[in-house]
Amino acid sequence: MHPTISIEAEPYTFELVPGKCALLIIDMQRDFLEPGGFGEMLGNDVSQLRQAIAPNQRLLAAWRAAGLPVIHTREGHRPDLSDLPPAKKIRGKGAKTIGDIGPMGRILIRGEEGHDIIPELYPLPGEPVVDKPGKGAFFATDLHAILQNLGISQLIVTGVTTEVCVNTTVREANDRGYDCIVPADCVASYFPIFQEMGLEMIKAQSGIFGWVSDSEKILSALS
Ligand code: TIU
Repeated sequence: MHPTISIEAEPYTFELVPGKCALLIIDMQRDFLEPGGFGEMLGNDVSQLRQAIAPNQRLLAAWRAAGLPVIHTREGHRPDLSDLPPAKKIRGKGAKTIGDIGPMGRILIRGEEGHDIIPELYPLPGEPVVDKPGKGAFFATDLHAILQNLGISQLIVTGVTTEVCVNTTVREANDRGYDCIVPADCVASYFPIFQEMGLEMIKAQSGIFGWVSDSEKILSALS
């Protein structure tokens, strides 16, 4: 039996079971967070996303210190683009799109500098890194199998962006039976209104997709 840890959250207290809960960090990649990357090339303000780095560092350090499982994801595609849907390639009609040469190598291509995780949150050896071709971390990946094999039924979901890959992943996880809690300061959007509404949508209707809390509440419950 695992004792539960009560975390203050909305819409109500989240009962975290340490042996069944993983930290899932979504797409904290250089292409989304660093100046000169794909995100900025799309006209976005990366400083909005960078606010989530320090809270993620603190949560990740505590989670690792507690010996609990961490899983990282990266959005991207094979160098031959065989897993890139043509619709995704041409969406936005940008001068440069996924697979083209950007400031940090080919945009969102596995193995390129910009595709990799930012140094501040770099995975340790032994922490699974799931490469995902879509917005949701469960689509066309082995994430569900990894979580099942670890006996995980709860997820702390962090990363970027709140309304895109984080929300899609929380919805996918919810439909697969996982309880998700999202620390608001550990997720970020290029758009403040989407940050706010992305979190509202998760916790609305008595927690239709999950719970919302913040890193300080999780850290104080863990300590
Ligand atoms: N990881 C993720 O959210 N991918 C995106 O493309 N997000 C945007 O907000 N563009």
